[in-house]
Amino acid sequence: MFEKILIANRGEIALRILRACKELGIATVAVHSTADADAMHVRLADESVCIGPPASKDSYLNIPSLLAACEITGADAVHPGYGFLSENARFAEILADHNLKFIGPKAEHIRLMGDKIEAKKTAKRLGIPVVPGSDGGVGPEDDAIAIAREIGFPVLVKAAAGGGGRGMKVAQTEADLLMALSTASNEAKAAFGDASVYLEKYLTKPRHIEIQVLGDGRGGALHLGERDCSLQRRHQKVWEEGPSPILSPEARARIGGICAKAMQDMQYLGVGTIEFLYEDGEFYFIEMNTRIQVEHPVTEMITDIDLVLEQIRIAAGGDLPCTQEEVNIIGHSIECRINAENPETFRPSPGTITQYHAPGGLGVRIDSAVYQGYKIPPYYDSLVGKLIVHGKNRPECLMRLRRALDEIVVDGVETTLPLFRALARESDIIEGDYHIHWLEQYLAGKAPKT
Ligand code: MV4
Repeated sequence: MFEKILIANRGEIALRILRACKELGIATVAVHSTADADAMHVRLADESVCIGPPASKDSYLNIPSLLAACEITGADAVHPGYGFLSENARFAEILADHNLKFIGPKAEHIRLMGDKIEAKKTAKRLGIPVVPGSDGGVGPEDDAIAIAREIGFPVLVKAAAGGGGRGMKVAQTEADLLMALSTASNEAKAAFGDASVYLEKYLTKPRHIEIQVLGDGRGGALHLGERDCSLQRRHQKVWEEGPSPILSPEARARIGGICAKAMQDMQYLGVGTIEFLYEDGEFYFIEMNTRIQVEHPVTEMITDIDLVLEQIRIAAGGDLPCTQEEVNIIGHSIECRINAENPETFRPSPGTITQYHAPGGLGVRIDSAVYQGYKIPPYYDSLVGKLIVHGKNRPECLMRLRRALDEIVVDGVETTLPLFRALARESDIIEGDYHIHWLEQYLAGKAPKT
């Protein structure tokens, strides 16, 4: 097992990783920018190193500074958390070159899944159902109109280097297509330095359902059920829950089995998320994430498996925690991402938290690194914390969620709490009747009319 882990992240995920290290008896090193000197992850770690000025590119993304921090402290492994360097294959390779363990998947798998065209080809080859589309990139030499006719309109143009919704264009008709292709390609070239684009059938009202997987890197792999992340705004997840309100145990076992088998075949190592769109009873692969995700607690609550602890154990050469038969989905969990933002305009609201009270009681979990008097800096994401609730079924979970949302106090900054208090009382949400465009439509309907 590792002796000392350097946590190359900040905020609630840095604290989350610290907690797993403490349980495993592993010493911890926090790194921080000058803006984060007073952060909770710095206080709770055994040691800390300042790695640069506030801008992420000069601190949390600064590979030479991180290597120096490992050298100075004698850390033998690095946990990247999510965001920052978590899906940077080059970083994983550089750590290996310096005899440091990257707590994450193999560099080759990070790189493979970072290219959305290659990821989709791999998924298809491994037997994962994919969205009908161009098999590979669509270049100037290809007859895009013919390909699109084959797929059927509307079609979606996606960037190979995109993901998370960046660089997508819908073409409703043949007349739209050439324009969509050139706009998407130019935007992709400007944003990612890679102009490659591909075509997919555009699904109009799907749900976003993602399968959690865990592999030992030697051909052993499990699936840990799904999370329904359909409630998003501008590709930012807002509310995540598991199990999905609309999935049968048979559908779960079928898609889960396909995902676990695929991970076995590629000898995947560590945690991963296979993202699907789900429409009319069918799953369509869109992307795979090769990191621990913000919403991982939903899966932890319904499986009772500590995903961050397992990441560390597996990176150290450990075995999977159990067999597939031993994975049980217990009850229901919902996560709300509480952001320091205006709940109507979503404009960031950094500043000092003047009053803070964390809710408690049976089935209530808070993953947060804030405290009363903490000043949320303006340089990073605006996540104040995650409220995660568990119940034996969805109605009980919603009941506890409403209770916890009414108890929590975060004053001094604007937060998205009022939005969650409203959502937890909306009939479509209570009935589980929503899709990927539901939240934007709901917010548009509530916008003050001008
Ligand atoms: C799609 C789609 C419809 N059809 N692909 C957006 C983010 C990226 N991960 C994939 N995305 C989409 N891909 C096809 N073929 C609609 C979206 C999409 C979306 C997906 C998940 C959650 C929210 C979304 C919001 C808008 C569009």
